[in-house]
Amino acid sequence: MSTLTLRELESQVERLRREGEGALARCQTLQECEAVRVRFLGRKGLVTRLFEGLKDLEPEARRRAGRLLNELKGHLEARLEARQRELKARELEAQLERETLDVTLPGRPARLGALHVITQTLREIYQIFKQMGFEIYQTREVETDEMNFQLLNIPPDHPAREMQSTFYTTKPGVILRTHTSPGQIRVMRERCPEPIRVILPGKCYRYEQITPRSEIQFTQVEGLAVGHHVTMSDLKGVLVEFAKRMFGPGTAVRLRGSYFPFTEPSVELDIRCILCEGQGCRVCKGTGWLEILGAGMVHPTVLRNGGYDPERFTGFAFGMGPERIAMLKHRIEDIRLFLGNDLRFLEQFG
Ligand code: FA5
Repeated sequence: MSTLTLRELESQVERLRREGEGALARCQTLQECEAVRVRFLGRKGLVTRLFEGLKDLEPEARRRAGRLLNELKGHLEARLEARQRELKARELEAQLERETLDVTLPGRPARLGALHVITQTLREIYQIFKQMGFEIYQTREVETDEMNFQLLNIPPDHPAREMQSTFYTTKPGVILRTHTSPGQIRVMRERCPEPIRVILPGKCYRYEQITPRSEIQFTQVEGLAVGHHVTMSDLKGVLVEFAKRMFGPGTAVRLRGSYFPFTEPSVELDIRCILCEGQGCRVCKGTGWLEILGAGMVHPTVLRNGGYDPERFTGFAFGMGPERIAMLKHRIEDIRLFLGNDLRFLEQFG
């Protein structure tokens, strides 16, 4: 009886050896290996269960069967380990293959932004004045009432203040500049008694009704020339040249008498309407002409406030709005589009 049982056990060992080897050879992943380990060598596995049969054998047969079972266990464990190593190596290779960097692949192009149409217009203006010998001078956006108005010949109760409604700050006498003209005083005080030829670009703010032609924040480019022989015809020459370079050589221009407290005489420069070519349309309000800037000879009081003796020095100044210029050049009908952040509008100027 014990011999029979031993023989049975021997044949079961042999069967498990073959089955175990076969199952391991078929494993394609580490998870499958783990399942085979549990089935054969786990706590309730097939090999472990055979060990439980030992207790029914005679001592002699039990020793022999024990040896056989230990050999089987050791053999399957070794095979398992070998198969796991193989599969790990294969997985690593596949991973390396998957993650290989192909340095010859063309890169993905970065999405490029573009300069804002007002920045582009400003740069065009800078270029034109640079060619005429003007340098760029940056001044502050938060100004004093004194600089913005009083030193420009606009005393506190002067009616001209109504031309430029103002944003006040909580600090008395400190405002957001309504135009770039206070920069005239700053640059004169810094450069006096040297001659001056500068443009002063930057943002301005007015407490106004927002309309298709007027914003509460907009840009201006101021110009200032001071010297011993600066004349009205110099001003005219510079402005006519600017208009032709900005809008094309065939552009017709005219100077029209106007009023600013800080220039005397004062003018405004009109260009022939580029939309209707002078025929009269909605944009030029039927006149055939469009105003693009204000200008004039610097008022003697302003020269004096800047430190220059008006008996020995003269100067001209002008101030233009790049938004209005861009609107004319690109036929944009509403100034609010510039700060509206609508990409469908902005991307047209890439
Ligand atoms: C002035 O601001 C004067 N400082 C210009 C000047 C300088 C005259 C030097 C003489 C000598 P005015 O208020 O007209 O002038 O504004 C000048 C330009 O700024 C206008 O022609 C217009 O293009 C632009 N501008 C004025 N207000 C606005 C606004 N609310 N929105 C958009 N652009 C504006």
